[in-house]
Amino acid sequence: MDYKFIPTADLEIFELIRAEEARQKNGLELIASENYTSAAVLETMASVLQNKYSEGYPGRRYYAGNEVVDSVESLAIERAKKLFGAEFVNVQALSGSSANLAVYFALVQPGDTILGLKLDHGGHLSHGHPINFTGKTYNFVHYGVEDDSGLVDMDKVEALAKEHKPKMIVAGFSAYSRDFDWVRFKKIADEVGAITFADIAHVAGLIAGKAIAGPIEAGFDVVTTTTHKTLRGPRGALIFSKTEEIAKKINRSVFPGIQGGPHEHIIAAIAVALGEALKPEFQTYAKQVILNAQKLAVELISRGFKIISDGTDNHLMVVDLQNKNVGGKEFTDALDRAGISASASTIPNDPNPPMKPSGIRFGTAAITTRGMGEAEMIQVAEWIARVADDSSEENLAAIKKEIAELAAKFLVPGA
Ligand code: DSN
Repeated sequence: MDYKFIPTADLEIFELIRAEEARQKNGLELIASENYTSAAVLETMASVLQNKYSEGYPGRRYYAGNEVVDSVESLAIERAKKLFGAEFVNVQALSGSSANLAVYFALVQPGDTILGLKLDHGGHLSHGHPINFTGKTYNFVHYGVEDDSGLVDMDKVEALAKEHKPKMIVAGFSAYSRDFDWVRFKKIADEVGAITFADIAHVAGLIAGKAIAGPIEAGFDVVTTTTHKTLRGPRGALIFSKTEEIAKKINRSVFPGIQGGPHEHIIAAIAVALGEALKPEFQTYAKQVILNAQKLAVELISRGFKIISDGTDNHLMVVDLQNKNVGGKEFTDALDRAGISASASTIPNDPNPPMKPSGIRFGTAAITTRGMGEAEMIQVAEWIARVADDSSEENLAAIKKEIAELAAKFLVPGA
């Protein structure tokens, strides 16, 4: 980006921004939850919309001067409805955990039983981990993945639902590489009278791009997503509701229940990103993200890496590193020194503690945004394997140079 004011207003911060631009341009971003927004989204976030207080919702604000902001927020809502085929949308939650907090606060009571995916099996902290507000407030029961297949066994989910009669079933994940059976989740929830809540933060862009099926069309009561992962927008969140009754509860829960003034500059940038996702090119992008992940998985497997569930249907994969005799954290650090960013990850039933996990998670959303395709995935897998084979500083420096040469051919939008 060309910066007009920061270079003279604050040289220290300007230099740090430039350093981060260089890091993003010269390296490969394989963190599954990251992506690059467009320059238009970045510009919108830096607009004067950030100056405005607008507690309330379009047409019902507490402060004056919100006629423009009302149009901005209404546009974001309309685009989100169109893109996802949803009836009601709240665009004010600040990010994923706050969106999930708003859902629980609106629809269940402290102590209620909720069924969700275990964290080390691919779930999220806000799906009932004991150290999270969810685990402390609600009675979470967890389903997991099978030892042999790495897949969620829906018959076991059904059995758990019948045994525990949860008030709510949470379907969603942060580290699961296979399609979720939204239709079966809904059927099970209907049988036990549970509210259906899907957290599609990771795969929202793939659903929006019509590359995979989603929970809204399966009839879920409420669905949350962040806007900055595969959806490629700014850091924010959307909450979809199936009925007006649920939507009213969600709106009251977000404001005044949890938050104060919404971040309208971010909401405007969400609208811009949703506008981009409504274009046909975004569907091509979503499909390529999956093709790239599948190619990367095949290439890693052929180099002796063990991938949980042996492949992927989406943008991510979790690699069990035990056969490579390297810990997830150690391997992440070595890759980082070679110019590849990834995130250490627990594997199902990890024998090691979460701070020293046995796996690593890769994703292809960001490198696909740069225009990389399946041919580049072969090279990426080769670099990952070379780091696993030899993590000497000399080898990592040599790989970093090769990566920078490839990276220079693929632009980072906005950098
Ligand atoms: N931090 C996100 C991820 O990496 O999946 C989830 O909150």
